[in-house]
Amino acid sequence: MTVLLLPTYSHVRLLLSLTDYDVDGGRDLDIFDINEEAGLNLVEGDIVLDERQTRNSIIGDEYRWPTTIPYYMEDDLEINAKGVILKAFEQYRLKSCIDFKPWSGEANYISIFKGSGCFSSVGNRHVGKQRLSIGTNCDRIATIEHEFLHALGFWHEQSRADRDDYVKIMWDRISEGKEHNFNTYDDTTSSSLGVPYDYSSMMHYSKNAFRNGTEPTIVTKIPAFSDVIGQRMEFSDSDLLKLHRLYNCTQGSTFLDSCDFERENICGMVQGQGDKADWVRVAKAAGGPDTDYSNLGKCTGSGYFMHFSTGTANTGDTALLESRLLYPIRGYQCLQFFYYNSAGASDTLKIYVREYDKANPNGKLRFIKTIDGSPQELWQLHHVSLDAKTKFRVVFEGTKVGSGSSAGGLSLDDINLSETTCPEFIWRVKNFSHVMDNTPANTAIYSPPFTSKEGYTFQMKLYPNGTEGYPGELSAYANLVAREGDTGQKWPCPWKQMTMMLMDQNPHIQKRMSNQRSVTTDPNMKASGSDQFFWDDPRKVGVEVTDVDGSKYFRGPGYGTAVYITHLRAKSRDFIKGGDAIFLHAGDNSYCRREVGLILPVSVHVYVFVCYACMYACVCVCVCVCMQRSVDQCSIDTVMTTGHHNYTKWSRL
Ligand SMILES: [Ca+2]
Ligand SMILES: [Ca+2]
Ligand SMILES: [Zn+2]
Repeated sequence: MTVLLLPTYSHVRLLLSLTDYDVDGGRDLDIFDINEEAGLNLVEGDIVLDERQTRNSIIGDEYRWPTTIPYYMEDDLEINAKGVILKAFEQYRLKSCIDFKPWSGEANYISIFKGSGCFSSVGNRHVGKQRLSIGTNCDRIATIEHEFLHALGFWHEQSRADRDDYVKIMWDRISEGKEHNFNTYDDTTSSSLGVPYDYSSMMHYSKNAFRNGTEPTIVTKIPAFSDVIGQRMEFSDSDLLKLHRLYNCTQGSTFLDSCDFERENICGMVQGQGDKADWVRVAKAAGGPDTDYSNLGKCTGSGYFMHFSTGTANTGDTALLESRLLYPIRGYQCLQFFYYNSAGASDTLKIYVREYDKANPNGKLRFIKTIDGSPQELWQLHHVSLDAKTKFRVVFEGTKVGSGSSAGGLSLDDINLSETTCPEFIWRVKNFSHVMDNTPANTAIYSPPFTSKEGYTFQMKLYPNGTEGYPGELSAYANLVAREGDTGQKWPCPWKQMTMMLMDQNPHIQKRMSNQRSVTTDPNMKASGSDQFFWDDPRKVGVEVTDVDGSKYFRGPGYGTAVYITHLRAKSRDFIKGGDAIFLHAGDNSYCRREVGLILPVSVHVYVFVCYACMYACVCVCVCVCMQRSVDQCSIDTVMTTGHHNYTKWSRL
């Protein structure tokens, strides 16, 4: 039969298209599951004790680290783990005064390696090289944050002296020989730092820890918290409060400002001078919105936002709203805010920075971007990358451009500014509770494809009601996408990390407990039972699909997890607001870009600093140039703010 001997192109594609890969093997592996399977028998599952340490050791001054912790990443770490470790460090920097710097000879440092599981010692043991293991399946941000909280001096939440007031340990349901994992510490030796018991701590066991059967080992005294304990998303408020108290933190090192406009002082923001109109703090606006964003869906009408009424302004009027003075350290920022546009179609919102230096003591406006988009009846999330290097303010400029009358205006709420990079892509899923409840199991929805800075196109595949066998879960996979005619990419795709984040829409960026998973493309990985490279060109290993606009493209196999987050957790906190969920994506791999620094010239000697950042195989090398009289005047700290794992010293050019 000639038809079979000469299959069409689509037949070939069908035969070769690869199936999805689950990084967890379809299981929600907590730290303790991973370590148990690895055959480890550590104290409380993931704590390493040294000889000098008894279980009751006091976490006092001598066990504390300096607030900037020297670290070293050992070569055997998985590449995805390295990227996630850097992301975990970024959360510490955003939410606490704890910072990390690559080890450069300090007496004590944390050496991160790939052991058989996830574990750490508690506190600074003063042993020189103190090891912390991020093994297979430990490459989740909360797992890494959890192990570093141990290293910083914290025990598990349910080992507090007062835990019996809050949870009941079901001793007869604990696996034989594992009972010691449920010991407590006396309150004369372990301090809870004046913070109430926290069911939502990321240092709490889950209800099923070390069980021998199917019944929970930990029963919360308040039943509603039964499925809250064991969260592995992000630091809870109390986790951060304890960290702040132990380390005398005053603020996050990369955090700059946050405002939800709930207080009349509008967080120290000011009305610009010399414009014709003002922004006004209101609870609702003619023409919309009827409610602010911070309190959307909670206490209707109770919240406030800033509004520039283009309905009442004259054509050509502008209104400036300026942040308080801010002092950058890194020199790059991410501004994010919610924006409701009920103005005329041609009215604009523009973002500027007002920068202050010797030549401009009163500040000089620099245009950053115009916020696009026609009026829409919803609050929309926007991100704007800034690059302020000196003292500055962020400036929102509203302009009534159109001459026609319009009822509404421009509105702002929940502004956050931090010295971090912005996510690259926003995917908003409307009516998300409904989508979760009404999508059949094993049915996927897809984000629009998005192309990262380096030219690869990604897509998130989401199963709102889980893949086969995972009802009540969200399953999430990253896919590569290519279009006919795409050129310039290298296949199989080498070492690109994609992060899929379900955003906790808490108004304050430091209180967000977003849920995220990152995966990295390994160009050497073969699909199981196949000679095909998993991350090869989607035109070769994927399937052809038709986009909503009728255009066609090819989608490669998915790589992710069936157990991204449970429905129960997705319906908690502010993951869904105004009915909608927001996924943030980053096809992120270049930590270099932000590191390149130039220390300003003073004199004749030129020194260069070479660092190998992020992923080895990306071969992204950054060079920092320092022109100073002596090498001692070249500061490593100023250029090493996000942390490299490997670098060479300053040397003469
Ligand atoms: Ca508000
Ligand atoms: Ca004004
Ligand atoms: Zn632990």
